[in-house]
Amino acid sequence: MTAQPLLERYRDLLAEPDERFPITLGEGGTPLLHARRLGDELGLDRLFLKFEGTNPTGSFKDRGMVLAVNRAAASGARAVVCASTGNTSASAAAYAAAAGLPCHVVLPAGKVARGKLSQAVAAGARLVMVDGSFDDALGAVRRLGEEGVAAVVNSINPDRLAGQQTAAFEIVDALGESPEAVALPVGNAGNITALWAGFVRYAEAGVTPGGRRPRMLGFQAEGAAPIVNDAPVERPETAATAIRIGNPASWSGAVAARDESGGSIEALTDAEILEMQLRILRSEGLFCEPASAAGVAGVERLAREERLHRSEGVVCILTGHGLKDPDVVAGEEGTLTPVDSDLASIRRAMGL
Ligand code: AN7
Repeated sequence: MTAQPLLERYRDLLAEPDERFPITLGEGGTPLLHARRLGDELGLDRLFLKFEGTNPTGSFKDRGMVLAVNRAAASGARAVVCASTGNTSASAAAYAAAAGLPCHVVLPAGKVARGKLSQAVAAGARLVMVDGSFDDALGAVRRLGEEGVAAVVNSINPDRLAGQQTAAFEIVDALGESPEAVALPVGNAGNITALWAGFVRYAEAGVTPGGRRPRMLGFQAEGAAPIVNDAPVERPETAATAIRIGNPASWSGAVAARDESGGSIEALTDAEILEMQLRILRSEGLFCEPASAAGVAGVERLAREERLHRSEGVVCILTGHGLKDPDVVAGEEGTLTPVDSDLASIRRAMGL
């Protein structure tokens, strides 16, 4: 083990006295990169990308899952259960495996990205597909939790949100100050709630210089924008399947984060989100999944409309890895015709 595990690094803020965390997969400690090329294009001198795709299962979910599963195991849970648009199930499956616990996941049929499904299946999780949305699946899982059948590891479990605060701690540690703004996608709204709590906590603990805190900028997809429209969405639809959620569990937390921080929550089209996913990769080399690009697409809009200024420090959370969802960027390789393998043919095909 090289770096100190995440929960040990921040144990003053997260742990009970003498609490032990035997389960770790090396979560957290993700890079915060200064996006100079993209920042230039957007007119922002201090645009940073926090790439959560380097977490062990490829998304930010691992930050909270490590705490939730350690505590579920310590309290004698016989199994864990979650509903998911994909990433929570991949994370739950991995941490449950490491804890030696069975894992049950309830997923909206046909709407989970292939990489996430294969992670959960390969880790030995038991999958139940429902003919319905994430919101329907979460409703059923809540009931199973109330009946004491298994420990619920969705973000309605407060340990999940406590662990996810660590992304805020890491941002302040890396910059040596609070950024002016933090942008991220909003689905079930746990992460915007957790990050805001983390920034407030770090400021109140006297760690953040000047006690400053960022404006929280949340982004939903137009077809799944209950918070923006101030009404639940019965049949949410978006190509960014991670945030295809119509009735977020942490709705009030997201609204509080927005209002207390002086931020905003807005909606983007799928086209805006998918274009930005490729732009991040092609100008910065980082491959994130579609939902993750929503924060950056939103920042592009705010900078264009001069609601963000050139000198402001802006951190976008790239919440998950692009390899999770290979189908959404179906490549050209399947349609290309092979050429002869001699150098001349290859040179010609390259146009060199
Ligand atoms: C890549 O996995 O809800 O607003 O079940 O996977 O905290 O829900 C995933 C959500 C953003 C939204 N980016 O975060 C699930 C699930 C990615 C995500 C979100 C999710 P929340």
